[in-house]
Amino acid sequence: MLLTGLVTGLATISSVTALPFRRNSGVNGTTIAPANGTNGTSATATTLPTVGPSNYTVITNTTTSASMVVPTTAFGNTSVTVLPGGSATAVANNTVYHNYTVYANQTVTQEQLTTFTAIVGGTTVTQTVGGETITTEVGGTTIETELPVASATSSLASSTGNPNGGAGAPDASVPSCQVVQSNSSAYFKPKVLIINMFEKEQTAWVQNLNLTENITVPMLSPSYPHVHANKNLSIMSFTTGEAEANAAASMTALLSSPLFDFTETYFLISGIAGGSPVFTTIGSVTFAKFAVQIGSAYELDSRDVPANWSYGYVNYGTDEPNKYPKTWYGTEVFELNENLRNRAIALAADVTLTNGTEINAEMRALYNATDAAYNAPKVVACDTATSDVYWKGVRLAQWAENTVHTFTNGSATYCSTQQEDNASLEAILRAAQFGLADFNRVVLSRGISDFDRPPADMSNVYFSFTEENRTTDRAGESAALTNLYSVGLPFVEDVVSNWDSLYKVNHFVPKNYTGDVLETLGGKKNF
Ligand SMILES: *[C@@H]1O[C@H](CO)[C@@H](O)[C@H](O)[C@H]1NC(C)=O
Ligand SMILES: *[C@@H]1O[C@H](CO)[C@@H](O)[C@H](O)[C@H]1NC(C)=O
Ligand SMILES: *[C@@H]1O[C@H](CO)[C@@H](O)[C@H](O)[C@H]1NC(C)=O
Ligand SMILES: *[C@@H]1O[C@H](CO)[C@@H](O)[C@H](O)[C@H]1NC(C)=O
Ligand SMILES: *[C@@H]1O[C@H](CO)[C@@H](O)[C@H](O)[C@H]1NC(C)=O
Ligand SMILES: *[C@@H]1O[C@H](CO)[C@@H](O)[C@H](O)[C@H]1NC(C)=O
Ligand SMILES: *[C@@H]1O[C@H](CO)[C@@H](O)[C@H](O)[C@H]1NC(C)=O
Ligand SMILES: *[C@@H]1O[C@H](CO)[C@@H](O)[C@H](O)[C@H]1NC(C)=O
Ligand SMILES: *[C@@H]1O[C@H](CO)[C@@H](O)[C@H](O)[C@H]1NC(C)=O
Ligand SMILES: *[C@@H]1O[C@H](CO)[C@@H](O)[C@H](O)[C@H]1NC(C)=O
Ligand SMILES: *[C@@H]1O[C@H](CO)[C@@H](O)[C@H](O)[C@H]1NC(C)=O
Ligand SMILES: CC(=O)N[C@H]1CO[C@H](CO)[C@@H](O)[C@@H]1O
Repeated sequence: MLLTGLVTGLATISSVTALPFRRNSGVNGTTIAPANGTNGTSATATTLPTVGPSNYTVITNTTTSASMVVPTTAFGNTSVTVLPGGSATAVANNTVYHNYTVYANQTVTQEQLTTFTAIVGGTTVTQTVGGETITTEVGGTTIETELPVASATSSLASSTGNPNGGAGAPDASVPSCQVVQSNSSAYFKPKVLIINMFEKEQTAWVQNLNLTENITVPMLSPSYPHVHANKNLSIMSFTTGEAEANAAASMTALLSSPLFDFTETYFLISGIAGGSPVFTTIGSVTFAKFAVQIGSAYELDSRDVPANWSYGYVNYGTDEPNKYPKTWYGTEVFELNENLRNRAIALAADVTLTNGTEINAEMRALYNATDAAYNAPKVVACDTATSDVYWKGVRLAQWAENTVHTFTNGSATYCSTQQEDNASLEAILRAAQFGLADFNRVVLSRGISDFDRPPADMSNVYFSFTEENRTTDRAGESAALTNLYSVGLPFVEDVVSNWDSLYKVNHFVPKNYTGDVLETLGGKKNF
């Protein structure tokens, strides 16, 4: 595919900085006249002057027609005009393709004239592709791309053109006036994106997979401003920042970035979590089918709770705990591709999990012998609960378990606790709704670093806040991080090594419903 050529072409860049979006100077409300306005004119191969270190040849075989918006892209200081009715392909030595969709009869507003600017800094790459030696220099080249955004007032059908790889491509089901952003300017098309939530979760991936290339993306977390990529840009990771607001904002920023094409990317959420002793122990790694946002509820202070209630949480639209909600915000439940989840679990079958420290073993021994908590860590298929609140203790664990059960009509099995997954999944779902990502390519793994409730005979305050108990060793953070990486790695490797035969071609299609509680992506939910 086109981007493969591009991606190898950029293989040795050390850093790519994307500047924030910029408006251009178009006058609001004016209709842009065709740049070369003779209707029916055909334009053919045009060679542009050398721009910086790279040469670009623009080949257009187009037919112009009147009253069409003319998207323009600029390479350095050279403009490439895409004539009405056609698409332009910029062919440089590193094979950069930009295909545009041209829309008819649009009134262009300032909001629609979004210019994307990227500065690509780097070095010279020499490679042999198909017997031809190709030299690419990408040092200091400024690439500006205007993203064509269709107007809501457009009435004529769009003409053809083809955003890279089909994402954002006009599709029969999407009226042309709703295409808001194609990834026609995408520079990166990772096969796998590992999603971490904080520094410690990213370390093993970044170090062991040599994710040395930093790509700065506007609006990622100020603490984690880069996407990390390996040399050939097939594997990337990024870190959202902790809790729901960070996860939603960072995921949304990344998925919206015109630098990336995520249409075929597999997403591996890889983070540590609290665990239910019933299904997990310190060091277990869980793979979820359901993510449930339990914090989406009314809350009464514990002192106001009637004696016959177990806790002060009441689901929206209801009047006592544990009733099926009458109102959904839409983010409460996500169901993921079980088939893909099971593949990830199967691939981890031969991984030896670390038991962690002596003190982890002592902690396990305090739990009931009938519980998973008591035993050595395992890879477990079970589901996760999301809340900004970091809950602890038997009562709130019971609340979490009940809420996961209630929200999914008993379909989900509560076993892990974390603060981001429903937020990240909402962003991926929204991207999927507009063809920018595939919601069926998400795997959610959570490694258990601590328990959601104390063992019998330990006070919740001691369990939660006493330094002696909270130390990361006791809490099992390092065991969770180690196992999370070693259990997730076979999946990452599998995606890359079997890309053509299995993953690109969507071999692991879901047999279950996938999507949100509102059925935004279509289909009929089974819970
Ligand atoms: C541009 O025009 C549109 C359509 O009339 C209007 O909604 C929008 O507010 C205008 N924007 C500016 C910045 O004037
Ligand atoms: C229109 O295109 C023709 C053919 O490429 C070119 O000769 C002419 O200068 C262009 N006119 C304008 C106004 O750009
Ligand atoms: C760009 O074109 C010039 C003139 O044709 C040529 O000398 C040079 O090698 C080309 N540079 C690259 C990077 O292709
Ligand atoms: C573009 O036009 C040229 C000249 O007419 C022709 O040789 C070439 O085949 C055309 N290319 C395409 C893709 O149509
Ligand atoms: C432009 O040319 C096309 C193709 O010949 C034709 O269908 C269309 O009606 C023309 N438009 C105008 C405004 O003349
Ligand atoms: C589209 O453009 C043509 C040619 O300028 C014009 O006759 C027609 O009225 C336009 N349609 C709309 C809906 O603006
Ligand atoms: C981009 O446009 C060119 C020329 O029309 C075409 O050959 C190429 O297949 C298009 N790219 C994609 C991804 O369809
Ligand atoms: C990472 O780089 C080291 C040192 O160059 C190398 O030994 C190792 O194989 C690389 N690992 C991967 C996954 O590329
Ligand atoms: C890439 O980012 C990491 C932090 O995420 C930083 O430690 C490293 O120095 C950066 N590398 C380069 C080449 O800027
Ligand atoms: C972990 O502990 C279990 C017994 O609890 C033992 O069977 C297993 O071999 C240990 N694993 C490692 C990697 O030491
Ligand atoms: C352990 O088992 C006892 C008896 O079944 C039960 O009362 C207690 O709640 C359990 N403790 C934990 C921490 O699960
Ligand atoms: C399509 C294109 O621009 N090809 C150029 C690639 O670079 C070599 C020199 O390195 C030129 O000879 C080609 O014309």
